[in-house]
Amino acid sequence: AYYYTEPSRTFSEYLLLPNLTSKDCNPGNVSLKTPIVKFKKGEKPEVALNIPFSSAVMQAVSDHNMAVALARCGGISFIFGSQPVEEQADMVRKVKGHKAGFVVSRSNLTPQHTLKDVLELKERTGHSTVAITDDGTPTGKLLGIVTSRDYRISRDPQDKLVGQFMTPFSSLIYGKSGSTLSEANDLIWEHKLNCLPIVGAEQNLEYLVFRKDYDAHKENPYELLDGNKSYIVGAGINTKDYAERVPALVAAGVDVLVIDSSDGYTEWQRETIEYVKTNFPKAKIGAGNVVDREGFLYLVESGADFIKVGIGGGSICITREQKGIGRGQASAVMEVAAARDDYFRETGIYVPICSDGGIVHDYHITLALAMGADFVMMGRYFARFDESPTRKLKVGNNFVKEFWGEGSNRARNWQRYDTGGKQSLVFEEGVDSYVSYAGSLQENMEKTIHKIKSTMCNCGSLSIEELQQKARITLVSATSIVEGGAHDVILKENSLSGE
Ligand code: MZP
Repeated sequence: AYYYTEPSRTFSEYLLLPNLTSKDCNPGNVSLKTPIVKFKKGEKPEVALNIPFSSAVMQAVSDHNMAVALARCGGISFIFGSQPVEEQADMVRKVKGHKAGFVVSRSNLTPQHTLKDVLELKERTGHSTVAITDDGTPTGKLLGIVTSRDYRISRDPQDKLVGQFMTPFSSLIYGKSGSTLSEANDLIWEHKLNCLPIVGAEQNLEYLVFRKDYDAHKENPYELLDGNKSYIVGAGINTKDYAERVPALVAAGVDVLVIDSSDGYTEWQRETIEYVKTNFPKAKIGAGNVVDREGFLYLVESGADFIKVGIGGGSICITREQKGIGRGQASAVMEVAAARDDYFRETGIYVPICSDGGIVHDYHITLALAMGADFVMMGRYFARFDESPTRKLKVGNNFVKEFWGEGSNRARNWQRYDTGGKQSLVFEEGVDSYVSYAGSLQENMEKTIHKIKSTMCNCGSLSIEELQQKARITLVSATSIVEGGAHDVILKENSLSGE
């Protein structure tokens, strides 16, 4: 046997040290843009994200609703593959049917209609946002706009469209694209504008909607909208039925495929990648999961476009307990990132890596990026939001959402774990659980993204690449971990009542 002399470590065992923060280094100037498929030195990747977030290939996490919500924020979902081919392809089609930006509907809706009517219209047309005009034509007077955001504010489908959650407006005007939401709000406040900012990826302003200048555009309000770009979406595949699944997903318009497996260092993965590259040369495919240099190189040489890293670190995962296989997530990311950098130096080809599983605190994401990950994949994080496909329940005094592993009896995704042998001998590698309900994806992600950008400023870095080059990372002792939390004080929430 070969013995590693260093223990394998996870994110909680590390901290970042601050570098000099220059005056221009503030969260508003930080870019989180990141590649997700391989590219040659000096060229641009064909697929990139505005934020380094992907949602896990899991039944309890990534369906079409999650995919639309996350793509709107600049990330990507990988729609779960543990479902019949046609159902998965259908979810992909639903995401691709959603148009980014917003659409003036030809509906005959008026303020007397209810939110339920609008939601039905959204479902029917596949539009993510619907504008309502007085005569139901695109050039009619605009009465209001219904977006997913309004939907969250008012969950009651019988609410009337006016008043509470919908602002009536009479026209559209193009705002300064690329401004941030707070800049837009400052502008609105300063000029006392009666308008509503519509924001897209990374909270950049897409449109301002307001009364002024309607005349200039009333002939063709469409010219005010910034194109019919559809949302980006990924999908998980396996090494068994790929000859059936991949053609259906490609036909549905999937942007990126990923082979979903707990152990990707296998000849089956090589065969699957070769099949995709031979039959669909333009398709992008990630592979994994691996935890070391050898696994990374094997899949890259097989043709993979990105590599997923992590075995046994997922919140619902019991693979390490069941099989004794795995590696601390931080050690795995660091070794694979070093292999990626060596490969880039030798070949001029950059292969992005994704740190998958085990993110518990927001700062773990920053650490994963600093250690070399180009993006992260998360299950538990996204399962907590309104947009995940699972039930929200009340347990005791708390709201929770259901969350189960792909290797649990509930998911029965045995292909993900299959190494051959009798079906009757399969054993669980995941659990069925609850996670604390956390509200809407967008609001939670805004906070997480702000934290990441703030930390990057502490590290004097305006981009992920700069963070990877400049980051200074230290191991922490068990005692200093205690020092890092609140300590030696009596916390008010724990103290006796009657204060
Ligand atoms: P986490 O973000 O919840 O900690 O981890 C999510 C990751 O756990 C998934 O992306 C996948 O790689 C892994 N996973 C999913 N199901 C199981 C299981 O049942 C699992 N064991 O380990």
